[in-house]
Amino acid sequence: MPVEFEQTFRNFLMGHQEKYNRTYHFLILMDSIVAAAKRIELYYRTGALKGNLGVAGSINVQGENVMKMDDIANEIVLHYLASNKRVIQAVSEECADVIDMNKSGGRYFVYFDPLDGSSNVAHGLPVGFLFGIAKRNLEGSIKGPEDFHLRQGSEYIAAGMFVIPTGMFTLALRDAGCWRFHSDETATYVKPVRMILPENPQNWELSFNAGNTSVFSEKVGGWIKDNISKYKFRYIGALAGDFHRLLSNGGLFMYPAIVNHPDPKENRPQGKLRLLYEANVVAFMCREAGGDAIDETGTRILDIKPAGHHQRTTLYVGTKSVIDELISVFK
Ligand code: AHM
Ligand code: MG
Repeated sequence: MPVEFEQTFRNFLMGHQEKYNRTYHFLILMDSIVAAAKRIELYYRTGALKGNLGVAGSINVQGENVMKMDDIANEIVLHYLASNKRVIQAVSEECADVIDMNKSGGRYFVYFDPLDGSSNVAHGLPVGFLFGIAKRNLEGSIKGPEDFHLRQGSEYIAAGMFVIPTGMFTLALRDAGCWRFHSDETATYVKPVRMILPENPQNWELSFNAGNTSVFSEKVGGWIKDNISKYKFRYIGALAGDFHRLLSNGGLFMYPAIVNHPDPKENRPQGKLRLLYEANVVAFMCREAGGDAIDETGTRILDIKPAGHHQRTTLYVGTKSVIDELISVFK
């Protein structure tokens, strides 16, 4: 019986680098990101069995100290990023400060959330490893001084996410599309499929924390009331999982500002999600899939100039015509 071989992620990426006359440094960087994802996935899959997904500081059934899954994932990513020697600096959701790696010889900045959607961890349900990549200003494409870790999304060269533990991986390459890969029986990512958001509204989904509706602004609440019946409502509670569905079916994911909370201290005028390693990552992938993303002032997410590496933003990401409609609501 003839054997069928699916194209591997590495072979796909090598073809991409050669087509665009690029170096192999990016391959080496991506190799380490994939290695980290596989290790997180393995830990997540086996962690529940071993009682290792519990609360940090508790003791598991083997009598060992339990580390929070977020911390484990963070250590894994930091290890692989530092060892590939290509990273100048990294920003992690789990680290307060910017992490220096190979400051003189590195080529890339990496912004990552090693384990997004932690409320799903206790249930073994999907979480995400999200990352964005920018590059040292080697070609002078960035005007003015190079602001090291504070790049805006439009300057990323790639962004992607692993939906853990499903074995799904999506990577967008600047001006070269958004691609999805599956993990095969040998834990190799294979079978590139180009993702394009469907224009046909038949399967469009709307995804947001509906429990917050009463604390959104009146504009947002009004739009939801008028439009919710046009969509199928879906919410996994982990950005990677929700965005993964959206890429196939189209529609809108949003995390609006919380401005009408009865306890004003609970208001979040900038929303919840982080710009550098959450919002920019999905906005970049969405743009490469033909969609768009804005904040609640109607500004494109990828055009926001970050002032701090953990800054938050409101987020509306999805099908382009839906985002265009929202721009007119917000402006
Ligand atoms: P986290 O980084 O603390 O895990 O929070 C980010 C997550 C996203 O994955 C998800 O879209 C959102 O928070 C869900 O928030 P909420 O529970 O408020 O709906
Ligand atoms: Mg997060």
